Amino acid sequence: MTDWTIDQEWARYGAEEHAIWRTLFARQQGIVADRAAPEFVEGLAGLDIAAAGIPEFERLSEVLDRATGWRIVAVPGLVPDDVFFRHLAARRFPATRFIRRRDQLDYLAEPDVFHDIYGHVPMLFNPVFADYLQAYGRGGLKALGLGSLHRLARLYWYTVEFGLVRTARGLRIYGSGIVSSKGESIYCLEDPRPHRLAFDLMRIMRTEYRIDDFQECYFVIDSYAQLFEATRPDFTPYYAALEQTSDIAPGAVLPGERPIEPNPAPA
Ligand code: HBI
Ligand code: FE
Repeated sequence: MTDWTIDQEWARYGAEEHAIWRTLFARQQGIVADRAAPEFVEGLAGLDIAAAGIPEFERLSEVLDRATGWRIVAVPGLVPDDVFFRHLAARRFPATRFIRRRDQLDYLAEPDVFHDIYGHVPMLFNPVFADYLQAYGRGGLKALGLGSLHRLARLYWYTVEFGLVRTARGLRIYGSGIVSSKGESIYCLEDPRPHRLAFDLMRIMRTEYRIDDFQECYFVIDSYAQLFEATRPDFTPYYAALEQTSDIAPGAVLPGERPIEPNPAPA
């Protein structure tokens, strides 16, 4: 069973591709300072080797492996769900090899090397989050067997990709899909339009999501330990209970739900 890994062929990146990386990297540095979670900002230090251009996955893996036992493997793009989960369950993060074009700086339909490395790798330096993502991979393999993959895909989407965390200084971003996007990094924290709801596992697994625009709702955790604890139980009874419920539209707020206030716009 092929695991879809390929060689990164780092030497084949041209000057323009490294220049696009540096443009994206520099632009996000200006944004993440007071918007990304402290754990993300700390993890970025592990990416020091990446300020000059697209990093060599092998070198970056050495640094990451020493921190939390995770390594990065190159893949051509989105891989089948079971392949993806099998990698996560083995602490291997599949990173796409290609980088977006200059006319795609603000939006890209599928992950590229900037989204995967800049967006995902910093959080993999955090031991609790690193454990969560491996537990998620293991859970994904079980969900596949139970025909409930779409439920976990929502959990991944509203935490790993678009999650917010509460801190003493307000809401902060830990989701990779946000932190690699300039516009959404600002919108998700301060704009009054999207709803921000407290993390609730069953609510998340009922909530649809959009892949082609900014999110209409975000879920807020109090800690990464909360995330990890949520993945500990066997989900089989959850999936059965969810079959008796209807899906929830991304923009809906249910009776009794109290959305969390957005951050005040920075002075
Ligand atoms: N493949 N390379 C790659 N990266 C992803 O983030 C990814 C994937 N395949 C499937 C997938 N994500 C989502 O469907 C997860 O919810 C499984
Ligand atoms: Fe991603």
